[in-house]
Amino acid sequence: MKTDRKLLVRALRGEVLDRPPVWFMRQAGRYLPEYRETRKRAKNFLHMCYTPELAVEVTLQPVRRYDLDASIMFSDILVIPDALGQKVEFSAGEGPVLEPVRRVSDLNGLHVKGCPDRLSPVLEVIRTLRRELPPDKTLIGFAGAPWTVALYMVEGRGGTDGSTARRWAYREPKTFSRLVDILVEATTGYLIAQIESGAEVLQLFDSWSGVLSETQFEKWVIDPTRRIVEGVHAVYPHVPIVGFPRGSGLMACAFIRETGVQGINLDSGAPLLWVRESVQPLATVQGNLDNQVLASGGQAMDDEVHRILNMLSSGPFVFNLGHGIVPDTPPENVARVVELVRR
Ligand code: 1CP
Repeated sequence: MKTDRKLLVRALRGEVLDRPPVWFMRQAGRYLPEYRETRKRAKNFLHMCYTPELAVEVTLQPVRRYDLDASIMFSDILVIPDALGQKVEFSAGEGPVLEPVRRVSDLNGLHVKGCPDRLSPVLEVIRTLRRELPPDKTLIGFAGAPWTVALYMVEGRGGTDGSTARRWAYREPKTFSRLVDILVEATTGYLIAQIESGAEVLQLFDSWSGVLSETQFEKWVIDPTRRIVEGVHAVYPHVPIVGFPRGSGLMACAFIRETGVQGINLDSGAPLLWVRESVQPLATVQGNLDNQVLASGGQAMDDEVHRILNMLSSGPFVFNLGHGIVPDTPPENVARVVELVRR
């Protein structure tokens, strides 16, 4: 099937469809028993991301199990710091651990020119997926947005409030900009390479944009995202880009207008009447089922799915979560949601 006939692409071009396309952030992962099996074959998490055979297998698992409209390549946002030369590890059960970047001299150790080599296995994953995916499924590529990736690079791990990165950005905006500029350059090149390998839609994950004040959101979320969107669209103007500025609240509208994204993934806190009246006229909306209601299931989940469908299906819309699937989610709840959306 030609890319521009696929449901996700049509929705992101602004079409209102008979039923919305559906996929889930973190649709591949530990909640699936088949993922946990494949994971045992990898030395560690990054090894899995860089071994095309394994990464392709786990990408396809949720697509085989559920009738999803899109497949997001299996990788992680932290392959960029790894490719830039920062030490990145994923310790079992603890999440990512990085050797923190804290001062200007640490920036000299980061090299954009090393990225294409280190990231070539990811591009191989995309090329293989494009051959193996059923023809009606859209292949999504992704990267972390500069602010969120910078936050992990500076903090050295997850589970923080980002205070070290936020203070650096206030105290020394010039040097912090250098880090962000490196990320804009590396990410733009990486996303262009993903398109050339077969990605049909791109998503930029800014999971920690919600910790920023208005001025800092403009500076470190909107501006770098706009530069990436412009850079990618200068070469491939027709490839839709979805932003995920999690926790952006009322800044979502400025984010859309000023970055030029085609879609916005909203978190579960976004009030649907506001979304329908103020956000949907500006861009295709993706979201925003609470990942915790997906984990708990039952009538509450069915009610939430219906509420979202009723409120947002009359405009350009893609059904998704407000944040990624959590590991203890029963797989049958995901099947149930897909059934409700497809009905
Ligand atoms: O133990 C394991 O198997 C590792 C768990 C895991 C998985 C399944 C990690 C570690 N990353 C991933 C895959 C992943 N990460 C995908 C795959 C594609 C899919 O959606 O199916 C994607 C898109 C990501 C993106 C990602 N990684 C984000 C952005 C989205 C989000 O959820 O906010 C972030 C913040 C990360 C960092 C990261 N990687 C892994 C963990 C546990 C974390 C979060 C660390 C923290 O607590 O801050």
